[in-house]
Amino acid sequence: MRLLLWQTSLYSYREYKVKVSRGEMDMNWDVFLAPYQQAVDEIKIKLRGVRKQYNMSPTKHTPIEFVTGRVKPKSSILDKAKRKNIPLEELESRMQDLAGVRVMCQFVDDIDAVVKLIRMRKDFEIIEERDYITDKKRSGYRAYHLVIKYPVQTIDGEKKILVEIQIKTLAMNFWATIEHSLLYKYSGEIPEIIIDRLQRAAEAAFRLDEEMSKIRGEVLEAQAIFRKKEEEQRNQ
Ligand code: 0O2
Ligand code: 0O2
Repeated sequence: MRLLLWQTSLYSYREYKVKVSRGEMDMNWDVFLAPYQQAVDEIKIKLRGVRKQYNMSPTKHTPIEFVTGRVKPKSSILDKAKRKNIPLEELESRMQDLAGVRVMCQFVDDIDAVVKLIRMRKDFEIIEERDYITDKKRSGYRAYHLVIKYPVQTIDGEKKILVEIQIKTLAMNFWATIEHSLLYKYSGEIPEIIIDRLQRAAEAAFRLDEEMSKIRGEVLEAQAIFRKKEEEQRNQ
């Protein structure tokens, strides 16, 4: 499909390629990506801090299981720029996931809790929300995405950059990680038979989340007992 699009507009694709290669040569990628790395590092610390605060309370369940983050590698940036026809000088405003942070949760309800926590914060501004849980993607992908404008303090003053925060359950993350590696293996052209299996796996992940939600109360109670026991052992 992607190839077909380029074939039907071969002339503009060639022009675009020349433009991208010229722009690429002029760019200092380390300098360009430095604020994005700083934003990822800061947001990871802040969200892990939220987890720590919850864990200090014996009665509260943390909606955050773990947090990861990455700056998109240069090769993926160039691939996506070509795919979406984004000139390099417009990367900052048009590629929303140069900096990406992922928050993983145990239960679907935790996702809402994390979204609420993020909406309450005063240290950045939310500019877009995409709910792929109510409205899953055709591939079967499910997650809640927020795009934020995050202020990074640099030696040249404040710079506001876009960061994509993806919030998922562990089951959603498992599925997305597997599907992502298959997309990579088959260069985006996954065979039909595997697409079918992935659809079924997405359904299974959805059902797993549903089943876990039904025993959420039991699980939380068990985890609270476990934490109390750990606390008692530490104080002995
Ligand atoms: P702990 O207590 O050691 O688990 P970094 O900032 O370098 O620490 P980075 O680069 O984001 O982290 O690395 P990575 O591998 O993405 O992991 C980030 C955090 O998520 C680490 O926790 C991992 O242990 C944790 N993590 C990764 N995968 C899983 C998983 O499947 N389950 C759980 N529960 N945790 C996972 P910390 O903060 O180093 O702490
Ligand atoms: P990475 O860093 O390799 O994960 P688009 O690229 O057009 O699909 P867009 O408009 O940039 O997406 O925004 P979207 O779909 O809200 O978020 C893009 C990111 O969400 C992707 O980044 C993936 O991380 C994740 N994602 C979205 N759809 C899927 C999917 O069907 N399967 C999987 N596994 N992940 C998905 P990238 O660009 O793929 O980069």
